[in-house]
Amino acid sequence: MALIDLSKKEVHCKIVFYGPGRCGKTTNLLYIHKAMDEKDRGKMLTIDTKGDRTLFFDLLPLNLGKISGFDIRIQLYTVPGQVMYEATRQLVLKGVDGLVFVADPLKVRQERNIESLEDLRRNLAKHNLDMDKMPLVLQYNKRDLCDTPVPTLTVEELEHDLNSTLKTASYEAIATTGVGVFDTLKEISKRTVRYVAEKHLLVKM
Ligand SMILES: Nc1nc2c(ncn2[C@@H]2O[C@H](COP(=O)(O)OP(=O)(O)O)[C@@H](O)[C@H]2O)c(=O)[nH]1
Ligand SMILES: [Mg+2]
Repeated sequence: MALIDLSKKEVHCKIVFYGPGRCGKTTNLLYIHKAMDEKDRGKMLTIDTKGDRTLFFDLLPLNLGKISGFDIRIQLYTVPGQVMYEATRQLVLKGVDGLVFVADPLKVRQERNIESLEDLRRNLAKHNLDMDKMPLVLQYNKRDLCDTPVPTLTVEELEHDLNSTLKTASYEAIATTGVGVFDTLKEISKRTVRYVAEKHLLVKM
């Protein structure tokens, strides 16, 4: 749950990047970290013990300016995608206020995208959170792979399999070069801050 400090006029929101292993969650955070002004970002904490595999989470604190006189502080987290880290994923979701689901474009990985989205719904339910009522946006990452010979999914196929019931905003991205990364971040931040404000500050935004 978001922390609201009325004396400091600060709102702290937690946004989690979810998705199957190696879809590009950490790469999103690394790009955001590199692109943000030093005064607006905290230290990126990343616990990588085996090459590029996140075993616990990555954490990047951001300061996103003011809304209604409140300083908006956002903490971006990633989860480990590999099936065996179920307990960790569930733990990282504790107190989540907003979600980015990052999908892999490879045809062979579509099953894993779908499973991961179902896993997200189940893990949220364990925290008494309803995925349909949470701020959530989708990111179709690694779109650069569409220009290579590897079989990839079209945006229509991704929309059909992942977004036909959610019907939320989705962004095409290339996290390695930053394409779509800030579009995704801006939209989820906006939705999350509105959700937190309406839920906890009881204000209409
Ligand atoms: N071609 C391509 N590779 C990407 C993109 N985003 C991430 N990657 C690569 O995919 C691999 C897994 O990325 P990572 O961020 O560690 O995935 P995570 O497991 O979801 O955190 C790394 O080698 C990244 O460099 C992208 O947009 N295009
Ligand atoms: Mg990672």
